[in-house]
Amino acid sequence: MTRTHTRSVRDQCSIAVESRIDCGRDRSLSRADCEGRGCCYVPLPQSGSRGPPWCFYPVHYPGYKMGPLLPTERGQRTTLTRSAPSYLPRDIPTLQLDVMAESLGRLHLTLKDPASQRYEVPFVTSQSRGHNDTQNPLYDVDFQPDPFGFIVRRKSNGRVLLNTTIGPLLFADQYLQLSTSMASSVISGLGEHYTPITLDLNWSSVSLWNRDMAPHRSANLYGSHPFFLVQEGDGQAHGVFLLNSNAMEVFMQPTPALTWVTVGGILDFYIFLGPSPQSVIQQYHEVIGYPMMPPYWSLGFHLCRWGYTSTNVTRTVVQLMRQAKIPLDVQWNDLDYADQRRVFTFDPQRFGDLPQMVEEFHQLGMKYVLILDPGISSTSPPGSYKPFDDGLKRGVFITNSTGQILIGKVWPGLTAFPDFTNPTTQDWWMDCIRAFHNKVPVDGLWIDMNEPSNFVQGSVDGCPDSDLEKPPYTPGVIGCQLNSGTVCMSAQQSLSNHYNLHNLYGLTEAIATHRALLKVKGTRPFVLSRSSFPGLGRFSAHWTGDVQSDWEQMRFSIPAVLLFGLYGIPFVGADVCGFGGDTTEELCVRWTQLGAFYPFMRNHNDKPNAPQEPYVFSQQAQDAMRTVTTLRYSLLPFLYTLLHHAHTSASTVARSLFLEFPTDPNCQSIDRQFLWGSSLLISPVLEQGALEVTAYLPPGTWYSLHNGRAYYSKGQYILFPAALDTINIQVREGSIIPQQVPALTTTASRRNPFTLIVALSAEDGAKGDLFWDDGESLDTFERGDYSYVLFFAEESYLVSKPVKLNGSLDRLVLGEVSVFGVQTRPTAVWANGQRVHDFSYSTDTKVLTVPGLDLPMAAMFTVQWS
Ligand code: MIG
Repeated sequence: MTRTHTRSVRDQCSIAVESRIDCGRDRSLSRADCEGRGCCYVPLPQSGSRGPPWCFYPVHYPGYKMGPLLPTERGQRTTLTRSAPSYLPRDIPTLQLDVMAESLGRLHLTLKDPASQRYEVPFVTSQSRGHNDTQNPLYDVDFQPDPFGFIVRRKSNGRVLLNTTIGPLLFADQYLQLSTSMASSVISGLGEHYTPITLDLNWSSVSLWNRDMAPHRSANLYGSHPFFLVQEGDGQAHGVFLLNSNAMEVFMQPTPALTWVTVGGILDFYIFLGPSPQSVIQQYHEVIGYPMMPPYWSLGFHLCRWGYTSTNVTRTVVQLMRQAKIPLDVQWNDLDYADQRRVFTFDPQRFGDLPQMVEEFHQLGMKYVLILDPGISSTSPPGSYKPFDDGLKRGVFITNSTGQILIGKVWPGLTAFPDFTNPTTQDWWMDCIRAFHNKVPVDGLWIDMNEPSNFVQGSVDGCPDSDLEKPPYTPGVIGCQLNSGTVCMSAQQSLSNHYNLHNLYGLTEAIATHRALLKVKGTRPFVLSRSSFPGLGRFSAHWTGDVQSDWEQMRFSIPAVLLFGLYGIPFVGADVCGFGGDTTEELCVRWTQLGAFYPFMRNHNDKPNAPQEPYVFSQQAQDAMRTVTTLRYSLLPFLYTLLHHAHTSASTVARSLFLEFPTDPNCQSIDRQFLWGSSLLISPVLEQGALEVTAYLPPGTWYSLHNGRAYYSKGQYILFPAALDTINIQVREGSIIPQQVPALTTTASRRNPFTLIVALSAEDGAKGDLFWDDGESLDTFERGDYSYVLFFAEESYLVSKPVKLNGSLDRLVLGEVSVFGVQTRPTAVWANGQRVHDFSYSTDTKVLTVPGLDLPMAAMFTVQWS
């Protein structure tokens, strides 16, 4: 080696330790292997299991070379070529890059093979809402032609958001890699994992591969969401969505930088410029679709467990809940109902009168949901189990690489797996649901095990030896192999192989189930899915799976719920009181308090555990649970309105503080508290034994929801008492919260008088709104079949403005108003111009309460005080 060559190698390799990009992700390399790749080999003193790589790319690692950019209809196009193949098998030497300015805040970049059609993700962007205005976008894109890389800047301040020149682009058949610098270290997303709201960038990685796995650290869980949001530090934010459904691992390092590695498909990037974090989410949801509007009843309390072994046991649960006077809208059954655990059947002995039980629940104004697993039992004698016989005839099942039906093992024993990417399967699924619904008029369906989960690896016959089952590189997934806990990667579905489609299984089942319910019932579908992918929120609610009954799991349910809001699945919750293991009374009380503020609230328990229905606990605990569940019920009009806004404008429901207060650095990573919309701040107790809670209040005035007492915050933590019967909720100044007198079901509460909480702000008065419809018809907003009322208040009056009325508010009245922050005692109050004598005022809390009102909601009303 000549001296100059040595020096240039040294220069090429003198990269700050934290900026090194790993050249040996696919396997560990010896010095010779590493240098054989043209990479730098510089061992470091061992520093634990994770840290900077020893083998990394030099400064100018040869890569693709970019040709001239040519204009296209939607943007620009160019070709990338490499002069020599990379070290990866089946390298793709020529790529086509498309750069599309899709809106002012949305940039779309795709990299694919122009020579052969590679797999691209179906279903997700079919609903994409684009804006055509791209005159003066928020971004600039620059290219480094050789080796190819791109740089995305925020035009307003020149900030570099992404810079992919820090590492090479690799694009081989089963290994696609791209690195980028990050504009900050405050990154949220890349689920589904058991994490705080922001990711750990200290040489960590997350894998996205849908897996039936109880939430725990560093595991790939049930869903995949290749999207993240970056808080830039000055209140601005951007987001990146890599639309790719293959197994993926994303590596993070503290520079900050990140490297995507995916084992198939194409590179299809959407970049969202915000600039506010909430607008990043809106821009993302414009691509993946806005969330569905859930039926009103599904906002109520749901009760479930595995182990309600008969209709009579299930009936008793409902009875005991009613005796305990704890609201309950929806009773559930788990697998117990099914005959030999086969879906679309019910056990003739233990659940023989299931149709009648459901009818009884309906008579009580309640609803009924049961579980539906995708695995279809394949061993019943022919003629005795129609779903399988029929499915076989119609060719709906996933097949193995040689074309026979792939058989795995799930709860009913041997099972076949429907291929929901096949339109015939969707029709067959609908027929199955219709036939079952004709007997058992379920109100919604709970689709579990849809990763899909399989108790044998791949299939009962194993899987063939192939590059699909064992790709050149396998992301770090639970079980170490892609087919662990699921079906073979080489299994065939109508749109592609399972290797490509795996992460879409839950989404496609949710699409089929939603569509079936819609057709069969004709009302707004309720589907609850465990597995998820971008776009799921258009069809389904979600719960966070098999959480343990412990304090830490309860605490991490908050970031889980908040993150699913970012992913476009706002109707989400964790199993209240925990699923795995025995809960305790204290934990269950605290979890019920927190769960009352999950958008979706269901208490659910695993088979072997101590019971955890509210009525099994002491009177004191029951009282606390009743109080908070009742509080939730009174707030449902507000929650419904928030879900309506999520459905129509992609706002969030359970909202991270950083979305609402983006310029407050204290809010960047708060995930022990959250908001409902922009106006309720929820600060639950998350520690055993705690009787107070330290809660951050962003600058401004906040009022206790319970008694209206004001807290003036400069943006500080405040210690609040939190006795076992209390969850601290603060109302933000300037908001008006619509409520309704609660009842034991939403069927009853929806007829009750409304109440309003008016939280005055010194300068701006207050405002709020109410979306109302019949709670279950399809597309009421889209068809204009709803009511919408605005509320405004100033220092001395409150006024409503019905913007749209469809009759749904007829016969409903405003019964009470509480005004927080009334500085001087009023001497007179008027409602619709008439003197009201029955009002009260507290000089201590400065709350004016006007009960006993009877003002029609379907007309403008006024309440004045002076
Ligand atoms: O292998 O149906 O996450 O909620 O109770 C377990 C039984 C299957 C997993 C779900 C859980 C449900 C359970 N299911």
